[in-house]
Amino acid sequence: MSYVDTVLEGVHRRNPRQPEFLQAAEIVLRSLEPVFEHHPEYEEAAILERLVEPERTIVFRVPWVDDEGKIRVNRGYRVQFSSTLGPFKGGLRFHPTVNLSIMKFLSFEQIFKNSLTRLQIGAAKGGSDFDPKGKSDSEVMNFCQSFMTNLAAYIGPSTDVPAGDIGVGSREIGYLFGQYKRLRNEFTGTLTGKGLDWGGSLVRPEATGYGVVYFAEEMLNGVNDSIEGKTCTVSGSGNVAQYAVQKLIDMGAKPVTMSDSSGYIHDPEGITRERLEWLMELKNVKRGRIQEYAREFGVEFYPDQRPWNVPCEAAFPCATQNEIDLEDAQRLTANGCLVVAEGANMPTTTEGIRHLVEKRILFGPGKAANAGGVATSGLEMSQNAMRLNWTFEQVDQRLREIMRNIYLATAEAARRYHEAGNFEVGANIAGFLKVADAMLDQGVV
Ligand code: NDP
Ligand code: 2IT
Repeated sequence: MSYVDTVLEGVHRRNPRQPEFLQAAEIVLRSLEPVFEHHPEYEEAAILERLVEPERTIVFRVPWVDDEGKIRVNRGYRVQFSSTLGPFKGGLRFHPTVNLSIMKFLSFEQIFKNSLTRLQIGAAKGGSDFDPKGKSDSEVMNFCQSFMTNLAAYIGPSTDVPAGDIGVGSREIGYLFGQYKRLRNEFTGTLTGKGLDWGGSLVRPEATGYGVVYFAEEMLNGVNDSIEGKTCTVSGSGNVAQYAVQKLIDMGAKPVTMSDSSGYIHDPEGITRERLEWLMELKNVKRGRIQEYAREFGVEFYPDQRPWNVPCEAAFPCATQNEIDLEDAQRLTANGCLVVAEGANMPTTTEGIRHLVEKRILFGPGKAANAGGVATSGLEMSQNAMRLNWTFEQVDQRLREIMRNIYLATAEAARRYHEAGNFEVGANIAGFLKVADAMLDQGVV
């Protein structure tokens, strides 16, 4: 048995019934195989055995009162996976599907993603099985205050800095921040994604969506092509999808789909700036459903389907995990897709990835392609520490440079350890090496 086989056997034995975590661990560890041939010191220092075990996992009760006066109880999580490179850092997800397996896969992925940004950020993820859909603002506030009352003891600007993810946007970050400040009697940058007037950074809302398009552009530039003029399919219609579509329009591409959990819309002429603005109002203010876009603009809505059978040259999954399976991947390549850039975390199944890589599609894995969000969170932390704000252009410029550097590091690691153009393996290796070396430096902790 190889070192990786032995560690994975232990991971399976110790984490039964955690399919998403096992899926992420398998993909990452398998792609690290070539590293251990060159670096026996990692095995001697039990780097992998330590890396697959979170430093700390917090699971807590979140009781709150709804608008009818009824007491509700949800479960809260914070999985603090690694503080090797900096304070624990990663988003909070509020969605009914949230469980320990999903929290652990997201937090594990965050280790390598945050390392790729080259900023001083460790890795965590948290959230709750609370569903913000259909809740009033006051119910969301009650929930957020109760959630933070329990979490506050475990976080802080040099300890752990949460941010948003699915179901956690500017409204939720506001309520969480307010409660943290009240409990601690301190105004600190303990959360990112804050409002601009109270410590937030310009470009943080846009950063993940912009970053994924910048990453796709880098991959295309690497083969003397560009995103300009390309027909693009996008899934999701939340934070990441909205700004991916905006940047695609900015760069002269043609985004033709968006979706939510009820289905997708196909706008064959391309989603325009005006229609995107309308959609953002629908999603962010009125909290409506994507189907209303089809009604408003007279385009087709496909209930309960994902947009991967729509012919495109570039696909941007920006909704959730495992939304491109093998069949979807086969449809994409059969229809001539050249690029898949993951805005979401682990949106492509293991079999789907295998197919895309075999077909030599430019495949940008989430931990590289969607790192712009957490990178800009890192820039928000820097600005908070200086108590200064940079301009939109300054932050956007840094974001673009970070995405370019991630692309270069990923491409270089792929070339050096595996095969040129395999960004999946390259991202895992490039992210891993920095963490592993820092763990060697820091001793057995
Ligand atoms: P939002 O909550 O803003 O939007 C999520 C979108 O995905 C919604 O359109 C939602 O539809 C859809 N969606 C969520 N769950 C499912 C599901 N189970 N099936 C089908 N559709 C679903 O979240 P974000 O845009 O912030 O996050 C999207 C993805 O990007 C996630 O994978 C997240 O982890 C990842 N990500 C986010 C970053 C960020 O900075 N926000 C950074 C890096 C990655 P509906 O409204 O119907 O639920
Ligand atoms: O998955 C992610 O990288 C995020 N949800 C963003 C995390 C952050 O701390 O900004």
